[in-house]
This record gives sequence, structure tokens and C-alpha cells, in this order.
Amino acid sequence: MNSLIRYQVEDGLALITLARPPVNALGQTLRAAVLDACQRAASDASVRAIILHGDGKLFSAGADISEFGSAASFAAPSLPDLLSRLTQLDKPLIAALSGLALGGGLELALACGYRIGEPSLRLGLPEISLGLLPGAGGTQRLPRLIGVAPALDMMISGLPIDANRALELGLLDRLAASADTLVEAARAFALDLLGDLAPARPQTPFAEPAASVAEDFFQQYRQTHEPRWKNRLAPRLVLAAVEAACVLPLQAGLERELALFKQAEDSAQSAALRHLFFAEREAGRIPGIAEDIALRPVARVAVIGAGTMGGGIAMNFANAGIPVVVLEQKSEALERGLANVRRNYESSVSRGKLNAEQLEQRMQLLVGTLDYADIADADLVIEAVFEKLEIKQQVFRTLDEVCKPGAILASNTSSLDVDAIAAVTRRPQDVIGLHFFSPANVMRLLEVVRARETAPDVLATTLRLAKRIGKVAVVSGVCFGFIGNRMLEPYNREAHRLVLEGATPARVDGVLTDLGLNMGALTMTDLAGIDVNFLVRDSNRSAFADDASYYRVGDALYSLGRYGQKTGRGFYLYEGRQRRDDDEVVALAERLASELQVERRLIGDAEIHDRCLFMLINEGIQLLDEGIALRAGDIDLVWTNGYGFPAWVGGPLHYAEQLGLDKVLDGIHRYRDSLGTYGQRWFQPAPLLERLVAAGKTRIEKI
Ligand code: 3H9
Repeated sequence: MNSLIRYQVEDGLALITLARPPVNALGQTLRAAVLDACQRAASDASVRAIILHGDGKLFSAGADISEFGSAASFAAPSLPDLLSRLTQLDKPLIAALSGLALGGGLELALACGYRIGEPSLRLGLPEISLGLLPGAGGTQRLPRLIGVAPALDMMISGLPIDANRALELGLLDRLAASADTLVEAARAFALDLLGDLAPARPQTPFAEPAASVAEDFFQQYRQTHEPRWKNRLAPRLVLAAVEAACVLPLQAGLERELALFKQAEDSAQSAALRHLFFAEREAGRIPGIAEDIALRPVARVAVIGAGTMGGGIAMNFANAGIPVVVLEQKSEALERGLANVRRNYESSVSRGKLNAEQLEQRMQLLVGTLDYADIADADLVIEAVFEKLEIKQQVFRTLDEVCKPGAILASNTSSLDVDAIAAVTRRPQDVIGLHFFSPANVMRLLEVVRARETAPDVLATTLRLAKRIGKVAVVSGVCFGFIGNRMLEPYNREAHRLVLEGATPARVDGVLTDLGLNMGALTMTDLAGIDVNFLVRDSNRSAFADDASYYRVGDALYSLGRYGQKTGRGFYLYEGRQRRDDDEVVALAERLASELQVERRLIGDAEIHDRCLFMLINEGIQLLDEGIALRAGDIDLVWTNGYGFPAWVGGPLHYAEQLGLDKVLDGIHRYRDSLGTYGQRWFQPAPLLERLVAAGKTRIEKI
């Protein structure tokens, strides 16, 4: 028997163990082995029932994602075909589920007549986050088993449910007492079924799934949810497949599901999301650092500063069960900070995301102090004080004095020179940048800034820790703004300049949100604060002193005290969160344009798109060439997790590959030549982009 499967017969029960580490992905070889083993059990007269379970900690994470987009994805036996064949066996098939049963893994369990789980099991259909839909019967079999509404909920949210909920819904028939006793319990279950002369497959409770929902269910569902789907394809395909389950007999429904699945698999959106899936796993690997490098233990964390950022950062650790000391200078600030953290947790309780007991557990892990002596034994200290180099350096001098040897000293700076911060300590090898994004307890992105002397084990430890607190960590070298904010600069610059040249803020933002961005560049500036934007710009003004038009609209709004949403006026007017266009901004742009002798004209959507996006892409390619970013995928992760770039477009560099690198380069040349001195100044292609196009490359890599 194939080594991907273990097969054993005892007491008339065949036990088939899936053993393809790390996650029992159902690639062609494992599919063939499962089929082989099941057929062997079916044709062995001594076998009366078959138990399928996963080796190690989990049942299966589903289809093998690396096969998608290639011939291997449906190589015989295809997953839908394999599962259909399992449903035809005339012996009871019992799935004994441990750890995770996801995607095709859960569909495999649905093809079995019976399912037993263990308490820590999570079951889910996460295909949607890969731009797919369940394609091996899930959209047809799950509604028939648990009803349309909960089935659709699992598929559209992509989120797993726990074992108790699965039992409640009828997705599990039984629960074992523990993971260790699961196989034993599955055997007992099988013997009970045989004793009861149970059929190989019982009738499903919702044989007519349409009867489980109101007649206008799908119409209502679309009305409520479709606006949030923007231009995403997958949720629409999921819905179409589940609708098919309500109107077609099983076999025809399965055929419809397969056609929809292939449409999704072939889509650019799914290719983009799969790219991000693998980029996320790759981001944790750092060339030159061994995967098994000894890590520093991190059991206690300290955060310096109890402001919005410090409090949010501290919550990440408390959420992961790691004790954290928060240090402030004054007791009022400390109390205010801790009260804000409590309020944040209370709002999670009121939304049902947390219970009162968990709130108290987390608050107990958070201890406030005014005394640096209390952080002396912290394994990791994260400084989150005001963004000014001198202030941060002062904090690091103190940390150098008080912290134990080997403690990791991190700065949550968003743009400052981490080398200059490390230089004030006698242990620069222990210093690193950890750039959290606001709100720090919510945003998934963490830029890990590797300074010149950061030790490899410090980098590796912070990357592992980031995973523990649920962040997507991306390594950046030291430069002004690191990966994300440095790319934001030319992107925002174009948005501002387009307003000067004649586009309205709403049109600029509209083009960007049409692409799927959460919000346009100018709305984002209003939200972040025109004052904050101004101050960051001001600290680096010498870098662009030669361009008098540089961010002039933004600077003028700043001097008018129009700081954005918080003052009710910025690029837009605000009433609460409601945004309105403001003629005064257009008048201001007209006045500045005439002062600067910038010609105002009608600007088309394509120009808005190309100027903002091509400059964003160009800067990303430049960062790769400079070695600030390690890979194109890392840059895509930064923008999709930290800046609202649509994941189904794959990030700016994946998008550039889809558009065609030659087209991006042509566009940059076009604006360089058509926008006068401004074009000559800013539309300079990154040398790496030129080299890639000259070499006929279609993928972005360092050459
Ligand atoms: C599907 O099932 C379609 C069907 O409906 C229809 C088909 C016709 N395939 O994340 P980790 C690798 S779509 C291939 O670091 P964790 C992963 O790349 C699928 N590889 O660990 C990594 O490899 P490496 C629906 C996979 O503990 C290693 O396993 N299923 C797959 O943090 C460890 O992964 C999903 O969408 C896979 N399916 O998280 C589940 N899964 O070491 C996707 C993992 O070389 N997977 N790998 O970098 C996950 O969500 C997480 O990986 C999981 C483990 C929660 C399982």
C-alpha cells in the first residue's frame, strides 16, 4: 500500500489513515491512494465498515492548492469523482475527524455516510478566500445535510465552526471525548451502526433543501449581501451553486457545481488569491536564516506608551494569552490607556465576539506601570511613543539600561531610521522595528524592520511571535516609510496632483474604489489626518524641494485647518461619517493651479488609474531592486493587508503582472513625456522594471 495511506483491518473494520504531511492535502497521489484503499476495503468480504481518519493532528486541509491552475488539479481520480464513488460504496463509511476538516477535506467527510469528531475539531469551507467555491459536492451535500442557511453561511464567510456547533447542526453525528480516543470512539460508532443494521448512507434531513428557507430567501440574501461583494466573483458563484442545490436533483446539481468551480479556478481573481496564500507562507522564510534556528523565548512582553497604538499593540499579546506590562510616564495617561483597552474589549463583548469572563482574563494579563524597573525581565519590549527620533532614542537609552540581556527591543516606528534608534544602545543586534498598523489589535499587517545589525535569531523570533498573535509579518529593510508608507507617497502624490490638474477628489477616489480598494487615496488621507500627512511630509521636505507643486493642495488644506474627518472638513465635507463633495476644494485647486501655472483640464478615468497605480507599482519594483523588500509577494502582502488593496486583485505587483509589465513601462514613459517638468521629475521608471521588460520577463523578480 502507498505510503500516503495506512490500511489495517480489525474486527471487520477497515481503518484507512491519511498520512500526507503537513496537512493531508488531497493532491492526485493521495486521491488515488484513498480510492485504492476504499476499493480494497469494499471488495474484502471480511470488512463490514470503513473508517477514514487523518494521521497526526488533522484530518485534511482540503484539495492541494498548488495543483490549481494546472492539469494536476483534475487528474484522475479527480476529487469530485473520487467522492462520488465513495458515496456508492455499500458499506458504511465513517469519517473520524480530528483537528481540521477544511474545504475538500470536509467534502470528503460529507461523502461518508457518518461523521464523528473530537472536541478541538474545526470544520469549514474556506474556498471563498481562494476565490473558489467548494467544488467536490460541498455546495450540494451540505445544504441537504444541515439546511441552506447555515450551509451558505459557512461557504460565504469561509470561517470554520467548532465541533459543538457542528454537532448541533447535524454535521457531526457524534463527538468523542478527546482527540486521543477518537479512533476508539469511531470503532465503537461503527459497531453500533452495524449492530443497528444502519444503511451505508442514511437519508439526509433536508433532502429538499429549498424547503429549509423562505421562497424569497435568495432574493433577500442578494439584496443584503451583494453590495459588500464589490466586483468579487466567488461569492456570486457560491450563491449560484447553492441555488442550484435548491432546484436541481443531486446529480445535476453536482454537474452545475463543477462547471461553476472551473469558472472560478480559471478566474484571474482566484489566481490572485492563491498567489497571496503562498506569498503569506513564503514571507516567513528569510534567505540565509535556517528554519530551525534557535529562537529566543518570549513569555513576557512590555509596551512603552499607553496611547491608542500602545494599547492596541498590548491587546494582541493579551489576546494570545501572553502577559504584557504597559508603561506610561503619568498615571492619568496610564489609566486612560487601560480604560480604552477595556472599552475596546467591552465593545467586543457587546458584539458577541468575546464573553465577560474572557474580557476579565485578558485584562488580568495587562498590567500598567509607571516604573521602568517593572519591565526589566520582559523578553520583548515594544516602544510605541510619539513619532520623533529624539524621543524614541531617549526611550531606547533607558531600555538599554534597564532591560535584561537578550531582551528584544522593538520600535513601533512607521517611518524613522531604525539603525539610528539601535545606535544609541550597546546592543544594536537586539533592536528591530515592529510597525503595527492602526487599529493595532485589528489590522493583520506587521512590518518587521530588519536594521543593519539585527541578529538573525531576533528576526526569526519576532516572525514566529507575529504568527502566534495572528499577524501577517513582512520583513522590510530600513528606508523612509519602509515598504508600505514609502509606496504610499508616490501614489498619494498623484492623487493630490490630479486634483490640482482638474480631477475632483470624488472622481479620483471613485476610480480607485472601482478597482476594489477599500477607500480612495483622498478619503484615506482625510481619515488618517491631513495634519498627520503634512507632518510626515514636512520631516522629509528637502527630498522634493525642487517641485513647487508637490502636495500643494494637501499643504493648503493643512494651513486652512482642514485636517480631514476629525475636523469635519478635508478633501471632503463630513457630517458624522457621511461624506460630501466640497466646491471650496475645487476652487482652491483652481487658484493653486493658476498660481503654479498648471494647466487644468478634463481628466479621464484611465489617466487617474494609470498615474496612481503605475507610480505605486514603480515604487514597489524599486524597493525590490534596492533589497528593502525581499520578494514581490511581500509587497503584495503589505498592500493587501495594510492598505485596503483588494486581495482578489492580488496586490500591486501581481496586478502589474496581469496588466503586462511592458504596458506599465509604456504608461510611465507616456506621462513622463506628456506632463512637462512634473512628468520629467517624477515619472522615471525603476531600472528593474526596464530590465525586466528588456529581458521579456512577465513576472516581477530581481534580475
Ligand atoms: C479546496 O479544497 C477545493 C475543493 O472544494 C474542490 C476541489 C475540486 N494545499 O498555513 P501553514 C501547506 S480548496 C496545499 O503554514 P498553519 C502550506 O502551504 C482548499 N498546501 O500552517 C504550508 O506549506 P509550506 C481549501 C497546503 O498551521 C504548510 O501546508 N482549504 C494546503 O498556520 C503549512 O501551512 C483551504 O483553503 C492545501 N490545502 O495553518 C485551507 N494547506 O510549509 C488552506 C496548507 O511549504 N490552509 N498547505 O509553506 C490553511 O488555511 C492553513 O494552511 C491551515 C494550517 C489552517 C490548514
